[in-house]
Amino acid sequence: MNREEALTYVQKVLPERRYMHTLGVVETAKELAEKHGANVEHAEMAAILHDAAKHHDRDDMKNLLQKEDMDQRLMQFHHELWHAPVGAYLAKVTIGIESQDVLNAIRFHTTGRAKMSLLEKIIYVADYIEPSRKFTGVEKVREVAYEDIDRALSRAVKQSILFLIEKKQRIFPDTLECYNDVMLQKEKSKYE
Ligand code: DGI
Ligand code: FE
Ligand code: FE
Repeated sequence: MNREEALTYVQKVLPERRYMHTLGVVETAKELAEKHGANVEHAEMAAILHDAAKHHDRDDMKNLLQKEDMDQRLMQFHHELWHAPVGAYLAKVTIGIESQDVLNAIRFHTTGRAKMSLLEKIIYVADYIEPSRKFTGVEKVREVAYEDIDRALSRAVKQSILFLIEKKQRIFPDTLECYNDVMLQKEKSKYE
């Protein structure tokens, strides 16, 4: 599927608001990719598809998680987390995306993980700062995203974890590993 076909696909499966969010992520991810020297076409495709499974049937997502050998720990966590790996699955199987980096950017866009690729960071941050996002602290992340993607990621992950703690939600291990990795890179860069 090319870019236009992928856009038509997500427009069909997403409500208007979610589609507008997706278009915001596409524009932001393209800008970030240009600025930071990532593959712009990959950024665009990952952004178009990142929330493709957001409104996928919950039971079907559960089945796919079990059948398709995805991270089984997800079953014990909030179903909000499921749309990311299921989205990557749909991107591969239904849309025919072959780039593993694009598939991983979709798969880890909600939790992040340790040792993210540049494309994964771009999609995570673009999802956080696209123009229709209004939550507290988003400005702080927007300010630095175009200068230093690692600082933007670090702020976004920290704020997400604080938000989850406030809501008394459990935190998925990948999210914590992402935070730990970001902090480790910061400590290392201090001594360089
Ligand atoms: O799909 P979007 O709304 O564009 O954004 P998203 O995919 O980043 O996040 C969806 C939700 O997932 C958001 O409400 C926060 C939640 N989330 C992210 N990380 C974790 C989490 N929820 C739990 N319980 N644990 C996590 O580690
Ligand atoms: Fe999402
Ligand atoms: Fe999103």
